[in-house]
Amino acid sequence: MTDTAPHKRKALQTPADLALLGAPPLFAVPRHVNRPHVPDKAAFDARINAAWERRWFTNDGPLVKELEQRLCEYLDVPHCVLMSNATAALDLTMKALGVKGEVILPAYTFISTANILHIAGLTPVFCDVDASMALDPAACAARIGPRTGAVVATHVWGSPCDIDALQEVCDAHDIPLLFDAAHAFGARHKAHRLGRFGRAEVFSLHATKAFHTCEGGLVTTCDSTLAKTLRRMRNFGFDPMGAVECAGLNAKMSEMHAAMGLGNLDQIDATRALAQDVHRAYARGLADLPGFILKLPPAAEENNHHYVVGRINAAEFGMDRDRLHAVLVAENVLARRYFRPGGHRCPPYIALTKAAGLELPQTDALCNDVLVLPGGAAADPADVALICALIRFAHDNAAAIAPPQG
Ligand code: T4K
Repeated sequence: MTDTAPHKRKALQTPADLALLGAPPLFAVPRHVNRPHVPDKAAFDARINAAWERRWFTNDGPLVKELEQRLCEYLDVPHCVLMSNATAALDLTMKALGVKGEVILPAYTFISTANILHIAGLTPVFCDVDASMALDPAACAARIGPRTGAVVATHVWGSPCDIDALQEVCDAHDIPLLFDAAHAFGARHKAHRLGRFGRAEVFSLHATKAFHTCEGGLVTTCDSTLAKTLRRMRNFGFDPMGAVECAGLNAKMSEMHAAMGLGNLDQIDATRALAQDVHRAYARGLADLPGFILKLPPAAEENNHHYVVGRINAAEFGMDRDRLHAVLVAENVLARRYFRPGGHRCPPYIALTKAAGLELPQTDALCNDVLVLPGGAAADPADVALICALIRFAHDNAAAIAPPQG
């Protein structure tokens, strides 16, 4: 990262050296939790120039078609349908499958899922997660009722959720299972990359994702009828001859977005390797630090390493997650407390949660103790060393870093 400030490598000797207590920050330039990967500029320009010459900018253009084809190969799935974003993609997938009534989802996930269900007139049914941070199959089974229309499980932080157990639960009730794979591009479940599981998987290709098109979404499926319907629905319901075949939206991807995706896909293996280096540097830097539990994917799991996620045990670390977050942010390390306070505690859903007396203790615990650190393209091993030293310093001096009054 570019950072020429003279105080960049300030020595941390006493608590007074912390920016939270008035010293200059460790980083003059903020370290974001995520930074978009940028592809080779010349290759990107060449694709944009070709689109420019063609004057074909959207509506299923050649770059979108090429990206869909290459994604089918990379993910080893028969159908890839690109969309404008994952939120629209999930909405259309639900509509294409005719989902009605209630939809079970984890409370510990990005709020977009609950929101699009709500806006579509479906009822989000929040469910607790398990130790993996993903939807708990047993809790999911317990929440299935006569009005359940679908289950949407998130492969949170890039790790596949318990796909087999969830599929068993949904099969037993003949309910479609969908996966929100927004975090998990490139991850594998057993022999296969994610993309072919459930009725469909929905990836976000937002700029902050491991593989991105600036804004974008992707539905992957083995179901050719569903894929065909989604192609119509992303383009107002038109069939290739221009006749309206069904209701639809404008959820198309432009050629400019596809050019970014093609460039990023060219470099996806190198991007992943860099993210893995960063993740490993954190694992070394935070090893044996009491109370900071870094979430590391099992060695056999082909994770994209895009997210560096830790849980803070306040009693062992010496301060709670929110105080450590304040220490980091003051130093320009813009760590994030995803996904607090949990979907079930956000408006408008909180009213239902309260009325039903819904208790989701695992979700609440994660919302209180998860901290996401700069990872992937947002950090390099040199930054990571400084960030880890800062976290260790906070632990070692926890007693002196007093909590705010009141
Ligand atoms: N399901 C899950 C599990 C998701 O995480 C998401 C999206 C979705 C579904 C929905 O997918 P989409 O409909 O968006 O395709 C960000 C993203 O906006 C959002 O897409 C994402 N999840 C979510 C987890 O993160 P914020 O509010 O945290 O974004 P923001 O603007 O604070 O950016 C995060 C960091 O990235 C910042 O530190 C700044 C940095 N950044 C961001 C952008 C946009 C950059 O450096 N450059 C950039 O261009 O939601």
